[in-house]
Amino acid sequence: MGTTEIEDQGVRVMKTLEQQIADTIYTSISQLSNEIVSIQQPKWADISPKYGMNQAKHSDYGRHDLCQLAEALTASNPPQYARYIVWLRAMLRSHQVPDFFVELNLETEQAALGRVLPPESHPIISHYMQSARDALKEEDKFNLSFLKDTGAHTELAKKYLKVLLAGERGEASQLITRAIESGVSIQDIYLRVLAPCLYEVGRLWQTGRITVAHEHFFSAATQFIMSELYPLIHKHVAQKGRVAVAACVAGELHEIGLRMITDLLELEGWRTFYLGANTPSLSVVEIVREKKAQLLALSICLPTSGPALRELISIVREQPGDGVRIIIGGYAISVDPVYAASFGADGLAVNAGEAVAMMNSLVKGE
Ligand code: B12
Repeated sequence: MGTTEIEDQGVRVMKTLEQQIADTIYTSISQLSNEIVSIQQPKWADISPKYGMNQAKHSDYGRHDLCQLAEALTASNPPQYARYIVWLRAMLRSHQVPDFFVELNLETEQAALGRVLPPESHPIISHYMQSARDALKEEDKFNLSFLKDTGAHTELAKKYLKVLLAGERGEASQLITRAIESGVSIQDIYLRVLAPCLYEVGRLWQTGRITVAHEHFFSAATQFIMSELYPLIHKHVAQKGRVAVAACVAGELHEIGLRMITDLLELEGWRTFYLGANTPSLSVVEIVREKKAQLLALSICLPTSGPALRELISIVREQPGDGVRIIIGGYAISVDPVYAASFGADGLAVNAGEAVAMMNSLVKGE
């Protein structure tokens, strides 16, 4: 696809038509989501109360949807939007919302965009909508458990899931402590027990089998249990170890994966500064400078955090100095290599095992 030179925040840059459409979506997002919601609301009237939907919530969903489309456009990646629509259908099905509403969503979104975007953009939007419709012809795979094959630790993972879903945090903690005492490594506990259980909890929530409260309890308890392991981790940190700062970008709340990465880096001797969820861009820049970090690990779980990640990468790169290496990861990055590559980071990895190996090779120790 051809590119055009346009002015963006006072700087002349080359942008594809897809990127220009994404920019228009972001600048008109309130107008667009209001318009979409006002067309959809009468048709949702019977279903809204059952789904707990009101005007404000509906408008939030509209924005989320548009943001997913804008991110797919930014990466020139129609399958990314299609995957989101397939996910949306599963979510709605779990609330007994008929599939018809997913089609309605695509239709109203396309109509609203048609009114805001110039005619040359229309075939592109049609193409994205069509690839979503094509993806909907296939059945999704959300009936498959994440605990089918977690290697030697499948039984442990199944027990952990069961006791925590039953609300037994103490028992879950003992399960993990006993596994560590019997020689299971922290890497295996993280990557073969806790991570697959969290994915499974997401699947159970998305398909309506557990509630938001169960999911919150599960992730809070898992963080508590990770903290119990920390004394075993921290003793490996080397006084003059390589330095990494790790943060979830502004607006991003999924922090457990990144926390696993920093714990595993500490096991390898790194000194890490883990900032957790929703970190403002400028604070990240400050601490990278203050700690003289060699590596900056950034995590995004949802494409809705894509703009914040792009902004942060460009701010960090504008800073004078030795050039900290920027590594990205998180669910949105792991599931889509095209989207992942669109950020132009120095490195990326799909899981904590690969992440640590890659970080060790990018920044050599003394
Ligand atoms: C717990 C959880 C939450 C918690 C997070 C709590 C916390 N303190 O972290 C809360 C309740 C906040 C939450 C909120 C939401 N969530 Co949520 N959540 C999850 C859940 C169940 C687990 C996340 C997790 O910890 N996974 C385990 C970790 C280990 O995996 P990971 O993050 O992918 O990390 C690994 C790799 O990606 C990599 N990695 C991670 N970071 C980095 C960084 C670097 C530099 C590198 C190299 C590698 C790397 O290494 C890690 C280990 O291998 C997931 C399910 C899932 N599939 O993950 C849903 C899930 C991610 N959530 C989802 C959604 C939709 C939401 C909400 C939008 C829901 C809503 N309507 O409010 C909000 C958005 C909030 C926001 N603004 O961020 C969806 C996303 C679907 C999609 N289409 O993308 C999921 C997939 C659930 C589902 N199956 O539908 N959520």
